[in-house]
Amino acid sequence: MLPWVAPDGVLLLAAALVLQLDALRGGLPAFARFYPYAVFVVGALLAWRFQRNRLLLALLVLALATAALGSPGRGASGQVIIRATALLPDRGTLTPIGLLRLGAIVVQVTLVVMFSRTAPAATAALLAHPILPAKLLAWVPLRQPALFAFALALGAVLTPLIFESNPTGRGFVWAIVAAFLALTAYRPGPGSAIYLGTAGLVLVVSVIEASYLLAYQDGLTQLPTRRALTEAMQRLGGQYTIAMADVDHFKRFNDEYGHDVGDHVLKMVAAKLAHVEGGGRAYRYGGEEFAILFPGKSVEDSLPHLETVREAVADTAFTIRGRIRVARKREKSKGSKRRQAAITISIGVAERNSRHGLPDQVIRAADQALYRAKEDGRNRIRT
Ligand code: GH3
Ligand code: MG
Ligand code: MG
Repeated sequence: MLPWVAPDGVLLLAAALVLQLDALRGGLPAFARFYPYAVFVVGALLAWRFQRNRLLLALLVLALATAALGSPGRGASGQVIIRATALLPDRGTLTPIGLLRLGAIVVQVTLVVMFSRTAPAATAALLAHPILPAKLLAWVPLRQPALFAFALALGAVLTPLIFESNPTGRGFVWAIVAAFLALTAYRPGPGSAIYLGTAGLVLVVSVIEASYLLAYQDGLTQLPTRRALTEAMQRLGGQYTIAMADVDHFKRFNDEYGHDVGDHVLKMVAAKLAHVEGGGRAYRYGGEEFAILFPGKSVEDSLPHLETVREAVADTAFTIRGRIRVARKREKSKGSKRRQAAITISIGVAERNSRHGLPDQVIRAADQALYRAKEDGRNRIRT
């Protein structure tokens, strides 16, 4: 739940608070003139460096909306449609699709400008035209077409998050909420500019967060990476225990069932390790090797919990379904539709002591213990 609220929701709350504080009122118009554009420029530079085309387009749209809402005398409804539709998800840099999206934004802006010049009254009426009975949504301070555009955009960015939540997606959700607030707060005044600037800030922060995750969270297993382990160990002062776990005969398993099945097994092993108790935390060290760090714990403290995890892995039956060709052939001859494979892990454990004082030394000691566990027949723990 927390990733949904922090930091994006907090930023938005801060913007709302700033707008409510009477003490700040005097300085707000001046702040609102430069804040959104400062965010957009910094964000655009970042988007260009990180090759985040989606962010670049979203910032462009936000800048257009800020400019449009900043020039008095024009209706807000037209800009709503531009905003909401252009926040729809997209990917890729200067790919044909990327250019298409850029084109779509330009066409929308052109149309809105053209219509608002030539037939302002008719356009305004069209954009305010109720789709559902007007009374039903009268309490919302936005016209219905704009409201539906927002609902559509929100649906489009929320749907993929049901399956897999990620900071960029969450950022887009909050940015749409911020843009919505910007338009409902629309009166000639700093409110909308500050909300639109915050929408940009939320997007920028979410891109930074995504980059952080890229370095510190493993994409396959969702466990923290070796880099995260190294930094966690450097922060630890006194005692700690580290366990190195390695999947037994994994190469054979990969050769037999294929890399995809192998990846699947790694995910399941990681899930078991992630549930280790006794204050331990699992990391993906690399390949089919994992590390479990027990801050403040001795080897004795940690062993029972490691034993539980080792057994949990060994007791799990990994079922290989018929979609694997190699497996299917065998199954036919056996007359069964499924095959079960036994997966086990070996673990080596070491703690920080006077002999092994540095993180590297403790890891090496655990690695040597792991080697002994393999030598002694695998599916066991050695210290
Ligand atoms: P041992 O019991 O001695 O550990 O035998 P092993 O076969 O597990 O040891 P080895 O280190 O020789 O093999 C590790 C294999 O793990 C090599 C590689 O094919 C596989 N592997 C490493 N990373 C990945 C990965 O991300 N996905 C998959 N599917 N396989 C991986
Ligand atoms: Mg290995
Ligand atoms: Mg192995």
